[in-house]
Amino acid sequence: MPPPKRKAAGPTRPADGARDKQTQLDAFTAGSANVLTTNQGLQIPDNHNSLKGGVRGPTLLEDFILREKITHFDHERIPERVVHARGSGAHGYFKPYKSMVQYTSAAFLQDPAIETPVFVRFSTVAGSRGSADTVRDARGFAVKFYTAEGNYDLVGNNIPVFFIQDAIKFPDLIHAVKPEPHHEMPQAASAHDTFWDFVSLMPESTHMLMWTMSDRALPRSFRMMEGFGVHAFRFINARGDSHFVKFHWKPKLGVHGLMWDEAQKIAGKDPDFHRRDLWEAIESGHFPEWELGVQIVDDGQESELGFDILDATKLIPEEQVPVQIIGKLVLNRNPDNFFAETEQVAFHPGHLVPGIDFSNDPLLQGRLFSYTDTQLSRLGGANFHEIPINRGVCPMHNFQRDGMHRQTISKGRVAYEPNTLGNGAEYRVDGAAQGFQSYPEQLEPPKIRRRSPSFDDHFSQATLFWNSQSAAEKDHIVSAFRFELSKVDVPEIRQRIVDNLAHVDLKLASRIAAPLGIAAPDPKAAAGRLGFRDYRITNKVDEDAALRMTGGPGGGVKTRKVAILVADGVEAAPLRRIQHDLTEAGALCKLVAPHLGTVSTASGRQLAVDHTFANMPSVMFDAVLIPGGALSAATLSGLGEAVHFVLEAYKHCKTICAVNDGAQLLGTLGFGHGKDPELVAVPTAGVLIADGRKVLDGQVSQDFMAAIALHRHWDRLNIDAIPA
Ligand code: HDE
Repeated sequence: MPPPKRKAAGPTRPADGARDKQTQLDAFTAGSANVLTTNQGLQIPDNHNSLKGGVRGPTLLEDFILREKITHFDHERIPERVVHARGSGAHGYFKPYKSMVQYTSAAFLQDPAIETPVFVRFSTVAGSRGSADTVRDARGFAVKFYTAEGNYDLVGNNIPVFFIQDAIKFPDLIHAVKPEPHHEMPQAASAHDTFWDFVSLMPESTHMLMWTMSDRALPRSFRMMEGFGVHAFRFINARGDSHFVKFHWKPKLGVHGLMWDEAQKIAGKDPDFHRRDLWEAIESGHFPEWELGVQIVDDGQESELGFDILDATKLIPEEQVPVQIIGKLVLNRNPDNFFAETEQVAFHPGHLVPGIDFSNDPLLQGRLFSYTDTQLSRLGGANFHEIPINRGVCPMHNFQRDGMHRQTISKGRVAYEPNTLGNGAEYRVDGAAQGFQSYPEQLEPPKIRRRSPSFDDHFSQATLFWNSQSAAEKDHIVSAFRFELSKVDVPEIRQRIVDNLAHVDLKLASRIAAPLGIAAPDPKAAAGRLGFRDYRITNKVDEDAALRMTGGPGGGVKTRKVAILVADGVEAAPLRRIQHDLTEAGALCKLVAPHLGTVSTASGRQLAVDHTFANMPSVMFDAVLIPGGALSAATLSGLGEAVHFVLEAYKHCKTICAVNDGAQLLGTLGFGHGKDPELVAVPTAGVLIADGRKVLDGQVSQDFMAAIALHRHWDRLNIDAIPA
């Protein structure tokens, strides 16, 4: 029987636009003042000395000012999130491009004129709050929309599938990946025995493992990664019609990753790399943008996908169901206070608005319990919705009362429903057609604790992912598996993984196994283990370009960081021209020199230095410019830090442009400029050796920018020979 049609939702308060949330936060925002007071407002005359019995005597218990300050300090830390503890947040707005009225009655998706304020938090999953940003991990991508109908949270990741199919396995997965309980090591890393032990016994994790071993797990920037809602949700329109929907965020700057060697080095050189990148981009007015995309599947047509839409280890290939772009997200304001906003924000996939509903995905269903429950211990009780960052911008009213840290002062004697004593007339909320209505889906009996057989396919989409990668991306995946498994002490675990991977692609599994001191992958051994399911669907597409990172829209050179290596005697004119052209195009150029202060140009002018080689290594940059000038080039060539800088940038496949004598610095790589017949320019991807005379017509800048816009030159030769 088809579900009964519902009446159209009632009128909702029109949104006030993106200022709504800001205005509300302003009411709670405090600046600095010229007096110090206690929390009760009593002015403090001396913040340097406690109250003592004589200047050299004991401190008195009576010193309530001291005790209040110390007590507050003692309780500054709250429990960190059990997962996604390390995060960075920003404010912004969302704007639809068109009305989605055909599919959903959600008010914030109706009118392109209305901006909805948002708060977004990006995160890593496994690490503690103080862990490094560039570890190999999935990234959280959680968006809170403060809509006119209540808060809507889209709590997603930068990977479109998940390790497990049922929420009941989540604590096991997280216990396996977190530091091992006996010695609490390693921090923020999956490269250890317990993680690989668990996933080797859970073949359903194979598809996501392919993603986490790819460069998706090493984003260059939060601003350069996709976001996915992962589960299937429902769009419900005013007539009550349902469509399945999968959500995508597409970054305007393209999807780009780091190299593993680089990511590890950044983790030491600047553990806040992603946090700083986001903060600085917003501070400098380069507001990060994503477009919201949806894949819509008619209710009833989902069986034609070829796999179960409720299985969170599956994605819908974009080749099969194209992504429709429906709006954009802009992040344009950094938080005023990390703790008050980024730490205290509480997301929940169950924060819905009318017009959006759940599917029965058993992973999503479990999340609906978890997210409220976890805030109770993290944020200290049931009133976390009253913390400013979590408050909605629409009116809120119910009869929930009291509890820890209650802020609302509810007037009157009525705290129950139905009642007649509130407004003098009977007040009853019972079956109204307005407000949120759950989609009246027919349920299939019986009550059962079992996995659906339609979830049994564990490998076909892992194969699709593998087949969709470029050669360089395949190499990175193989290296990542080898690295991680080489950190696993127990050989049987390594063996189980490659046996499983033989069901994805035998060549892939054999390449991984080769240097690991184990036997060749054996698909039959995997098939004999508990947890293995002998069921494979046939992919409707053999490969999908949307699954690879290379070849997509690049995003140009905007906000790309370019190091300009200089020392006394540097040739100024070509440097200035290239710097000017790059800056005009939105790139960020920094002068790196052996010391801070200034360097003298060949013509005796002074150039202000931004960084030294020691405080800003090459891993902090996307590209390198080495201007000419005989003295500058000779100084830098004799300086180990500068030579290392260039070698490392080369190894990490970054664009390098050397002008005139600047090419001397490439000598160790075997490249040079035309003046020296022994050092002839060898054509290699992303290394430009320029004649200074050609700089002034702008061609060198153009070539340099075109090469930077490619992000990395993954097909560069001989990078393994570079020792850096
Ligand atoms: Fe989460 N997850 N999760 N998760 N998750 C949390 O909630 C949980 C899952 C995601 O920036 C926790 O408030 C369970 C998938 C993000 O504050 C917790 C399961 C996806 C964030 C929790 C999952 C996510 C969280 C910890 C399996 C991608 C950070 C703190 C059923 C679609 C949000 C908190 C932020 C946070 C539980 C699986 C995304 C413990 C039980 C799949 C982005 O409630």
